[in-house]
Amino acid sequence: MTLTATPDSGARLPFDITRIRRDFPILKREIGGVPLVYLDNAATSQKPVQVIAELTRFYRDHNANIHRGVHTLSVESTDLYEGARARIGAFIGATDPHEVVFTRNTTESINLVAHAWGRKFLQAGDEVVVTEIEHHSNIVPWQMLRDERGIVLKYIPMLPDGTLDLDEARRIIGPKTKLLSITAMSNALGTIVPLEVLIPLAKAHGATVLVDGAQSVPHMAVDVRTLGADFLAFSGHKMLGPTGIGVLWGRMALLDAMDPFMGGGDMILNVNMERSTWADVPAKFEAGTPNIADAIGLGAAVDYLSALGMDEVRRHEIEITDYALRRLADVPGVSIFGPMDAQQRGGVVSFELEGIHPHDVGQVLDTHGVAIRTGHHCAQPVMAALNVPATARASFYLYNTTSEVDALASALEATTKFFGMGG
Ligand code: 7TS
Repeated sequence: MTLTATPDSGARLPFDITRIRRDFPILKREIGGVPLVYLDNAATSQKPVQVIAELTRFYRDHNANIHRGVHTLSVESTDLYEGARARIGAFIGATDPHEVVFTRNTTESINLVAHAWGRKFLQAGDEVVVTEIEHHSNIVPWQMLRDERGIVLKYIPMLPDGTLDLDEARRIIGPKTKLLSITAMSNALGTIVPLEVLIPLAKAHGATVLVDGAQSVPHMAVDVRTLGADFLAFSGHKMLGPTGIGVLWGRMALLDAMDPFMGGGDMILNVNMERSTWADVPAKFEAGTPNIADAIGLGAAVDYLSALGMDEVRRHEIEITDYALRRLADVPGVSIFGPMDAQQRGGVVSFELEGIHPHDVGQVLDTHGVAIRTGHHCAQPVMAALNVPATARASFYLYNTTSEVDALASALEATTKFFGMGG
């Protein structure tokens, strides 16, 4: 069966987990003779046949460069690429599809803002506020800009339960705040950030707001019309789409005022030997031949998610996460990090197993077919705040089941036995 509903069609499919799982061929894999239990979705999601087929169809039937030739294939390719932009824009509630800029990933989207907006509009002494629970991709670009331009970087701290200290946030966000750049959900702890509190706080001081939606756009309904932010960054590969394609959504007035990110073909209006003028947004930010096929693949991923409905995706993840929090708490030696209420966290459960290094936990789990991530999750400040070198992290998506959580729990019990811990 195919899922072809567009966001406008209003067609909804029932959230039938058995049917959903049939759409993901990789879930039939075995690892060392046991069924794969894929619980590393915060790192990257698996891809449904609908996305894989769309990529194949593009290369087989339509492949050509875009925005140039008058020949049929080039026109088809351009239509597919721009059609994907429009569907992705509709998915996040953008009123103008031109506000959707294709990048490689969230990291590139944030770097684009740091280069093309930050370097033009921030001066020495201006304050950029981030949080202690950011992914490195929302810390390092601002540190680089601080070292180059003398901006001041401030962090909203994390409380021991993995939520943000909102009293401190109220002290830190002030008249000098020029940018609040903040994640919607922590990839290391799953904490859902109260953007409805923090964005108005920043706006009250006239600050620009960037939301890192890498972990929110794939897992819950995000609508830029109600979000109140100026920029939203996210990655296709975490939301059933291909790797190598990401999005920066921005308000047109801001995108328009920004300088280009990279210079080259496709982003110019006119070039002479002295100087050049820029193409309109979004072409101004899409120098060179873009990732045409994967943008189209992301369009198919968005169709798939829209047909299920993001509220249903979120409802399913709350169910799985709630089950996982209760099930893992019963496993001897497991301590869970982050908020204990599934409503307050996304489908991410970071934990440690007493006396066993997370890397060893990950390796033994792999022998049971269970794929999790271990390490600092590119969020070393979170590890420092928790005073641990690393955690083990299980992260869920729309195709995970409670029996997979049971498989994780059993594999953890076996891990404890394997290392001779727990008596
Ligand atoms: N922001 C957040 C909140 C993320 O979780 C990630 C990736 C990024 C930004 C960067 O995304 P990228 O697509 O540009 O790499 N997070 C993870 C993770 O948790 N495990 O691997 C990548």
